[in-house]
Amino acid sequence: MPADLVIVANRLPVDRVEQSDGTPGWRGSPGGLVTAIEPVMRANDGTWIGWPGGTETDLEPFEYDGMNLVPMTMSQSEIELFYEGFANGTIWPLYHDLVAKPEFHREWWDAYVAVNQRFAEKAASLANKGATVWVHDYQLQLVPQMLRELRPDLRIGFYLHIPFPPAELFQQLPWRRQILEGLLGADLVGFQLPGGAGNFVRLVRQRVGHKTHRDLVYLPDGRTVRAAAFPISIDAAGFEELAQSDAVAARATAIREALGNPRRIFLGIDRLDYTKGIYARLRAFSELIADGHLDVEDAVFVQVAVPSREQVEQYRILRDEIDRLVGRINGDLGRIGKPAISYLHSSYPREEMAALYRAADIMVVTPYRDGMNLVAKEYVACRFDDDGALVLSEFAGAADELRQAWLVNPYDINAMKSSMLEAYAADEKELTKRMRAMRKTIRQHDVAAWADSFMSELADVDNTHAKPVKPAKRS
Ligand code: GDG
Repeated sequence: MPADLVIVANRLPVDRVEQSDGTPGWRGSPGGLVTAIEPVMRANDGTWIGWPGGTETDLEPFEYDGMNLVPMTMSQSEIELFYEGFANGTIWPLYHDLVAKPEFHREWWDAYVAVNQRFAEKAASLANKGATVWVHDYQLQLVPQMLRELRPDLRIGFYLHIPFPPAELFQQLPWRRQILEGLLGADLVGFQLPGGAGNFVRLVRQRVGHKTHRDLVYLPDGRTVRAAAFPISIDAAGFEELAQSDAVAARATAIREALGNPRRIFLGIDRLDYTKGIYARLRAFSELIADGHLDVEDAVFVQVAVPSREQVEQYRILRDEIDRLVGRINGDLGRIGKPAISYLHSSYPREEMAALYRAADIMVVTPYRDGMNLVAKEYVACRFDDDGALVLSEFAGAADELRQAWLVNPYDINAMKSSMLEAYAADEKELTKRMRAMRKTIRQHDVAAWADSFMSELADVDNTHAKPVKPAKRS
């Protein structure tokens, strides 16, 4: 499936499933990235390269829902060393302010190099002459340079979905120079926030010694690399429409009833990840009850923790800690039929997510560090009546745009308690004023605008004579 546009991401936008007749098939895994990229993929008849999960070999390229997908295989040892190891045991914690301690292992790094090389070779073999290749995220930071060596004719973009750390943290990485050079293979390196782009340019100047000016890096071979912020967003109109549907309305009512129609429902939805600040937020809520500010008859906290990276030890430990905390809080503070926390360790269809957003009065999003946090934006998109409150960590990328949220420092439990209480007690006028402003922001900066702006900036880079990529046709 050679193409003029090739997307390279760690994961394909599908999961392997067993069909009703027992044979293996595919099911779309609707995530932010698919919604964002699908329209550009379609307009350009693009090809998406990625890992479908699992260790199956000899998977052929296939078409799914009009998209050309090329599965990459991964051995058990690559899953352990590259994916669970270097990607999620080294880079993930290092790029999230060392919320957990990153581990540095040379075998992990070797596997990272090998897998990145394989992805680069696959992209090189599938890109038409002068094509555009868009590489995604922290698992594939070496691909831009590896790909450029194989195919100097390509226009290459890279987008990092997670924060890019300041030099003081990044320089711990034994392979810091290789990572920076890997990224510099791209013509455009995109970050969530201007701070990440600034950290990158500064590190390139200090560590690699290239000349830089504002957001540009000048390479000795005459190429110029641009580093800029492109804050990612969501399909705001799609979420709003879903939230307004009769089915979601009915489900939201059913959820409230099942919870005993409390006065206020607090909600948290996160992958079960130590960066998300789940533990501290539940503690803050429980203290509000213990202190007598809230009563389990009036308020309940629904926490959805979506299973994630369950083979990585730190994630198992976190799960146990949260299980214990929820058990203790409910044991100490709950009454019959009235737990303080309704805890769900599961993933749900999009409709159920929308129903939860619609049912909840106060959304609590308190990561210690987060590239953006789409959940915060999805909640806002679903509040079509301009009601509901958002308590949001200052350290989520989304806080740059959602200024009217109750912004909190997630390390400050007392401040979180006060903000949650203020949001609980806020009157309708206050809620409307804040929500209306946030909804306007989300409508204007939706995911289509994100993808278009990245693509058009990439097309403007004049390093190559590549063919420009057509913008997505949107209704
Ligand atoms: C990374 C960065 C950045 C979650 N559970 C279910 C489900 N989800 C969907 C949400 C949301 C997405 O997954 C999660 O996105 P977040 O942004 O909240 O967090 P990460 O997974 O950590 O994402 C982050 C993002 O990349 C994009 O660049 O914002 O900072 O860490 O869309 O709705 N969807 C369904 N069922 C679930 O159970 N259907």
